[in-house]
Amino acid sequence: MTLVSRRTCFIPLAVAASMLAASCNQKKTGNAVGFVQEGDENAWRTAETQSMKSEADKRGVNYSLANAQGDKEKQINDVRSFVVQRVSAIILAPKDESGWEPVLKEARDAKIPVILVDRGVSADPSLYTTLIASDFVQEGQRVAQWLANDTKDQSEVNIVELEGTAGAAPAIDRKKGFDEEIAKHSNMHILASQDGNFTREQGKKVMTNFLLTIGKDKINAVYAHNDDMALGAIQAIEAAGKKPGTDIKVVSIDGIHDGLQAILDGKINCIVECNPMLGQDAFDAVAAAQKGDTLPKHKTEADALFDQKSMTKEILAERKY
Ligand code: GZL
Repeated sequence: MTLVSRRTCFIPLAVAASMLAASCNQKKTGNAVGFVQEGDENAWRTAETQSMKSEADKRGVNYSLANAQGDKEKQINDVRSFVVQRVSAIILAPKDESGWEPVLKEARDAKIPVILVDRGVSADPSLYTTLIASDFVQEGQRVAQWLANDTKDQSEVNIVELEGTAGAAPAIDRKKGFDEEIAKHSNMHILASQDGNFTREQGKKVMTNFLLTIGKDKINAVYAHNDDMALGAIQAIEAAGKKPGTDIKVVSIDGIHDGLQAILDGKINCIVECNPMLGQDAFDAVAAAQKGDTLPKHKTEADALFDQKSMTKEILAERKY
């Protein structure tokens, strides 16, 4: 008879429950693909999730979604649960860059390929198959270059910055790209920069605070790391009696429908696109990994730039998100 060892190891209830559930339906998930989504904070995120599901449906892939709703610990447990279920591949959109090594090692030891989409991690690249994402540093640089050119005759350009979720690759790199480019122009100054968590509500709150504490007549431009925060900032600017896009320039990244509409309305001046429709590339990578093909560590998505000169109603009508 095997004696139970005195040291009892406790498995967190959430993981135990998902392990139990997984073991019950082991047969159903043999060749499943699990998508571990970080949240549902805005229209961009919703479009990405929809892109994964519609691609899985198109390919007849047995697909499961686990959405962490912004909870990092839950997202790590969601990956662990798919490892326990022995899915054939995991697609992961990580909330932020840190703390992924342990669970990525579990996936590697279980020989389950992990395809990163839309955000990178700081873990060793050997722990994931590939990263499919835009070049966030370049996105920030392109927005800064557009703003610098648009304001090149102004003796002073005072900017405030609405940052994405702290620790997330797009927030870190969009700041790096933009701030380094702005530093090349002696007439341009970033007066303040604060986390707006990629949401419209937080973007409005932070911009309202900037307008109050810095002064609505002192701010010439706002750089938002995504359209949702830019749209929130527009609400704050209008509430302060100023005209967004005219009194205060608004520049942003993503290219969601409401953002591009705001360009047509004259309220946003420039948007660099960040494509969320990653389903096709993600499932191509899954198929290649399952065949044992070696994939490049990073596949960069191409991003367009829209401004009030180039944006039209026809372009908006053609957009997929
Ligand atoms: C970028 C993605 C960002 C979007 C935001 O790949 O991670 O997260 O730019 C979203 O709109 O919240």
